[in-house]
Amino acid sequence: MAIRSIITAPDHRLREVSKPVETVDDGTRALMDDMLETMYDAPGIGLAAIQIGEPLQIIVMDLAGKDDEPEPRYFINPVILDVVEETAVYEEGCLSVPEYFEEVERPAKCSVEYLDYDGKKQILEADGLLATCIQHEMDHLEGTLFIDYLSRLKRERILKKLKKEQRLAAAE
Ligand code: GNR
Ligand code: NI
Repeated sequence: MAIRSIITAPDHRLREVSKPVETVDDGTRALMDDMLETMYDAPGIGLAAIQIGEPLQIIVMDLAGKDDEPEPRYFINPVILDVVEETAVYEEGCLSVPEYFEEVERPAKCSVEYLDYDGKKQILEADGLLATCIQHEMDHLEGTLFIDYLSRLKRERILKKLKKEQRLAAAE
């Protein structure tokens, strides 16, 4: 396992559309292991493969509290089957938009079909933070970031500050 570096906005790779995984094999599992280790190290509660530069439809997640047993989740080729009309608002953050947190409104519940770590088909009914996180991660697979739901002014302001921070970090 290895910790990989996380790509941050406005890097254009985050705008790529990820491709489905054709076969879930040991290579896929090695990538998911790296993703999980990278996510725990960050730390974050979810990570999409594109965030470490792999344009594949793979998501890892763990919503367990820091004093609880780890509960790693793996989603390969996820598809949202259904969402409810009711919405929920969460203050979202993103490892690819570090240090910024903003409220985002999304469907409060969703059902998602995907392949698990072993390549087995699963269906999950999600609500609460899990539903929000699944939708946030699935957005990454389409090249969408949570800042895309903010006003243009807020988004541009965040991107400008991120660019400036990256410029300063590169000059160190
Ligand atoms: O660590 C993360 N926290 C988070 C909080 C609220 C809603 C979504 C998230 S996902 C984020 C990790 C990340 O960037 N995943 O793509
Ligand atoms: Ni994110």
